[in-house]
Amino acid sequence: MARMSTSRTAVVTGASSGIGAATARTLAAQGFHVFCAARRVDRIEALAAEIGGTAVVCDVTDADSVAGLAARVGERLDVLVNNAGGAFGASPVAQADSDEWRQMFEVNVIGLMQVTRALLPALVASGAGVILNVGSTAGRVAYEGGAGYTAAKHGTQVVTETLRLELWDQPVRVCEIAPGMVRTDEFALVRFEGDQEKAEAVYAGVAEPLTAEDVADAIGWMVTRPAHVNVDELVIRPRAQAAQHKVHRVLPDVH
Ligand code: 8X3
Repeated sequence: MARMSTSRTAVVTGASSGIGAATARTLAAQGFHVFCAARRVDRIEALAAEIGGTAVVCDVTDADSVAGLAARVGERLDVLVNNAGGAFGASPVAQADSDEWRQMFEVNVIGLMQVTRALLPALVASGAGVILNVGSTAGRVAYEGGAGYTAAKHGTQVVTETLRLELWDQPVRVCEIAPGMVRTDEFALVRFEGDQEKAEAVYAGVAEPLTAEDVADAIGWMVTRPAHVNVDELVIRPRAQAAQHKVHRVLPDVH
């Protein structure tokens, strides 16, 4: 379907599942034409068809692929949601896998930079652009076994802060959402390389972890504030997670 040139536009990276897919749906419901960017073509095509958006196959860690995304978006863009990211492995530093750490830095930091750099001219051209980076509470604290991911997500946080300083005189807001425990289909499963039991254990006994829709709802709110209102950062957790290590779990008695 031809796109109406008057609609506001948004790019969501990592749109093939979880928070990315939910955000694409939320923004479409708010009236945005959404470019759904991710590597898995079948998933983003189905999503784009569902929400009347555009699927763009894109690997954020590949500069040529990102250039293709920018070409598809064109000269003007209202909202960029840098959502592509993830955790790979949960080893202590003493047993860390260098490739997993590189992969986490590639996607959570360098990928985010590459997409931002490529789309910034279009965001400026809109006259009121928004960059929203999906960080994590892992970008605020440390936890055992998490150093590769927490280092990368601290990177996401610092890049966001730096960019806000650098764009202080530009018509582009720079925001970060930092979710805590969110139960999605893939996050924990990817982290534990498909080990369902370990993935389930992350949420064991937690009555209501956040859902992807909860986070998307908050993102939808953040990017639709008036153009002079910059929500610098928003930390969002389930009620059961008072702090990273303090999670209310109701577990069956084991005798
Ligand atoms: C995910 C939050 O607690 O698994 O970004 O690091 S956590």
